[in-house]
Amino acid sequence: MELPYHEDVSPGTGGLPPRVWCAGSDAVSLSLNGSWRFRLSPGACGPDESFAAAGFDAAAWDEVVVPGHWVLQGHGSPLYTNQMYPFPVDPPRVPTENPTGDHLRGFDLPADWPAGGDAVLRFDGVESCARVWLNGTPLGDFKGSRLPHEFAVGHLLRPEGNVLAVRVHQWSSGSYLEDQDQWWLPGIFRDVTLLHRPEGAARDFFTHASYDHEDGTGTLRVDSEVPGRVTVPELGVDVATGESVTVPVEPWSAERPRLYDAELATAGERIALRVGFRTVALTDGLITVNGRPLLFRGVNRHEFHPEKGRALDLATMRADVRLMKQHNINAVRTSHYPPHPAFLDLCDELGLWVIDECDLETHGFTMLGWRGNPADDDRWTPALLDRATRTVQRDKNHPSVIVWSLGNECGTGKGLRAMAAWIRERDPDRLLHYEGDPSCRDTDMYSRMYADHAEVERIGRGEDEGSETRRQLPFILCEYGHAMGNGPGGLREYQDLFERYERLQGGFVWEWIDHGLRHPAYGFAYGGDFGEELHDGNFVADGLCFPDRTPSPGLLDYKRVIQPVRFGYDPVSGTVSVTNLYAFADLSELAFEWTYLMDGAERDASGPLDVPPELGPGESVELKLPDPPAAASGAETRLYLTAMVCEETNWTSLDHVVARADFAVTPRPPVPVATGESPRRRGYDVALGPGRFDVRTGELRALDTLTLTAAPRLDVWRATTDNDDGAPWQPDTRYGPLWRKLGLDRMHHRLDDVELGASGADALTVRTRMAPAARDLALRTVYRWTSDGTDLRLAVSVTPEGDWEVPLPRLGVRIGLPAALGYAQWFGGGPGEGYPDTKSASTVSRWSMPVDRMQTPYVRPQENGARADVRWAELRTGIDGEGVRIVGDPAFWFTARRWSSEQLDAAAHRTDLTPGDTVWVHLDHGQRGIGSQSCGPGVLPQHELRVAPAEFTFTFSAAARRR
Ligand code: IPT
Repeated sequence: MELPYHEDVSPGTGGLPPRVWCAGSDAVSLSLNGSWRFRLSPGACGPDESFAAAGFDAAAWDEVVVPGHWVLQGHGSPLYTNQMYPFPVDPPRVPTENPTGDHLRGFDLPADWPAGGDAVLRFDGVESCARVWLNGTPLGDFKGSRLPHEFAVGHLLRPEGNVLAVRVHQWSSGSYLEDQDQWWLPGIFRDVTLLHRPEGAARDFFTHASYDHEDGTGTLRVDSEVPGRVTVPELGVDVATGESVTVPVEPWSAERPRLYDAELATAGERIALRVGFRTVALTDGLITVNGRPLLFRGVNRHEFHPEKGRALDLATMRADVRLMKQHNINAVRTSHYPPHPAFLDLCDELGLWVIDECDLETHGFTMLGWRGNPADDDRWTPALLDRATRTVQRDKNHPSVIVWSLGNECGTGKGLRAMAAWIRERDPDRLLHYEGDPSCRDTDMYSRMYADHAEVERIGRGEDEGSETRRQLPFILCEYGHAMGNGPGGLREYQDLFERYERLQGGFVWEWIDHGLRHPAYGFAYGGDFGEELHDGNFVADGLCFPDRTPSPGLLDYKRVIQPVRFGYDPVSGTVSVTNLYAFADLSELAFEWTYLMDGAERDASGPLDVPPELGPGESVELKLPDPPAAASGAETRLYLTAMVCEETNWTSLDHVVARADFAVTPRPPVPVATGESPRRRGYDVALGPGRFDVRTGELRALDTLTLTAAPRLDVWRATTDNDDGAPWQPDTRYGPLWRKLGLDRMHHRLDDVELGASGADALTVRTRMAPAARDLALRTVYRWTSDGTDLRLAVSVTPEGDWEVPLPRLGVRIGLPAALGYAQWFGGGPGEGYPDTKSASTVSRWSMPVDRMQTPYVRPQENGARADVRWAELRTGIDGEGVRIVGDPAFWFTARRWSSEQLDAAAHRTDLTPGDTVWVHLDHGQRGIGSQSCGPGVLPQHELRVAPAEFTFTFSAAARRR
């Protein structure tokens, strides 16, 4: 049986050979973006192509915007799977139910369209297969969704009344090659352009611009199918194409992205180029550029917009690059397909190292033990080669692109080997990446995803197993730090390894942005919200940015972990150390400042830190600071160091902080112990200082005039994070499900004893036992209340019973306060959340904000919002209103929210959470770390919250209205 074009394995018919993409031509072009006529059919439509014929009347059709996805414009709905193909696996066949969008667009040529020459019609991205007609004449068909496709159309154009018809199938044989973990989003989602091709116009050309770091010269050669001249006015260069010229230049790097304006002139066309000189090499087993080893501080970037899907506009792309630069990210892997071509122009201009990945993933075959994998089947090799060719041909002139990646999660096979061979031949000046083949026989680096710290360390030491070839290669983590929901945790410990072992050249956090789609009922939708038969839930929401590009705490943490300046401080000698962690740049673009603050409030002293601007990569300096001001009694002085940009740049504004750190100058003073007052009983009521208790339950009811909505009580539960829950396929212990099985989410509290005055005469002592049903595990808890008449002090002592085989989610007390106390102030870590292994961005200072703003809006609600290292916290009715003050000894984790952990745990979307009559306050002695187990390793041992005896205190007092 002969298969229709959309099901056969061929990459397409009728198109032009792939060539370079360039924006800078002086030839006329016409954008065909905009409103198109549109009709959706439930199947592939077969031979009925009447809509493409001349004179077809589409007046009754709907309209869609191109670029765009029809499923995001009211026709059908999106669907999300990670690895699973959402249709029966029978390659290359696809289901009969195959949503097909017919698109029609009429256009006239603009008045300045030249008479002679030819014309090319270019599609920059269509998912997943298209057949194209112009003025009733079929041009051909193509697959390869995130790749450009061109047709010669000059002979068919008319000055007026042209009709372009495009039939787009959601499913095609190409779908088997595009099983990336993302929404399936059909449509013409990138630009459609008509390009005039004058006589003598350029066709393909390849800019080779290398840099010799030993003599400081750059060598330029532009190979062009159509000969011409190349000029670089700034360098006085004027040479023929194909000819090399060597001149002194400033090199290009992601840190200093120096570009030279150049021009390629052929007989019929002038093309503006931007040339960056750099040499990529594997030198002594390391990835080097211009002779220096790189350390990738990277992210994986899918193209995503919460309303437009993968149809990204220029402003969004620029926002991505700016945000990455502002967060110290220096590299991007274009997971798992070439991005919109303009994105790479931005990487050249603003400076990012790029691993450019081919549009290829056959992950769903893993469920079949890789049986039938197209990557290892000769019939598919032309399609694979077509994808490699289109990627390299399109993007080869970008200095930012330093590594080609064959694709993601395709197993191993002949097709991949053929791609590698072709790429090596076409472009020997870049390195090759592919993670899926453990033999590394076709790659220049050993790449892994989600390897745990211990293994990464072994690799760093060269103690890894595997072939000798692989052991000689540099190592990168092409994916790590799974940023799903709250997290990822453990980034700091990875970074320490990368900085310690030369062979470890960094990694790429998974991933840049949550793919939550804007939804009227859910806020942001994820898998399953559109009634999909198969889906992978919120696994699609695993980014460092929320869907609307607000940085998540994970991104802020990562920014600090990878900051290019390291600070140290020795309080004894009063010296600060500053180390330059850039690979190329000195520190001349940064201005440094020191500040001493007492109790995070008064600006006691500050001044510039005279870091030598010429301090080079890897170099350190030690600087003596002026003495700190004498600390007032009971106050704590800290030192804050910042590095800010000295000048506005193309990626940030002037007030931008690149790096910061804070240190204790004086230790935290001891917290006074409130005792002396004796409890007084009247009926069932007990008064102790400002506290009012119920002697029958031992519970605190009120503090002065403030009535609590829930008494303080031991609490161990947190709404499990995606990283607590872990990925279902993981063999490792996953605590979220274990905790639930054990019953930590529904602990029983038994009151054993309420004792007045006995132990030490002035205390109210309450003894309890907290335990899960059906088990003999428990946490015996003694609450010991004392007061000095003004303050009320709670000392909690926890003694575990039984054989606890799990760590705890949290350990602390929770209290319910009236909803009116909706404004928080604290001295401790902030301004944002931080957990034991995610708190690099947490600065110990004084912070204040409404409780509503303390919430981190994860797409799927889960534990969030804890502030680390808190000395004291206040909840008031407003910034100056009355309320309650809580001092912790030792410092604690502070969380406040308008819903309970149980409500948070039950919520599936943000819109499920509505404020109640209580502000729930958690005062935690311990929190479990976060880890990365939603796809990677769990919490490191040092960040686990093991069950052990614990003692901690909180002192409560009424906070008076501030005048
Ligand atoms: C890995 C994929 O490469 C990536 O696309 C994404 O799915 C990520 O996981 C999880 O979000 S593959 C995984 C099986 C390690």
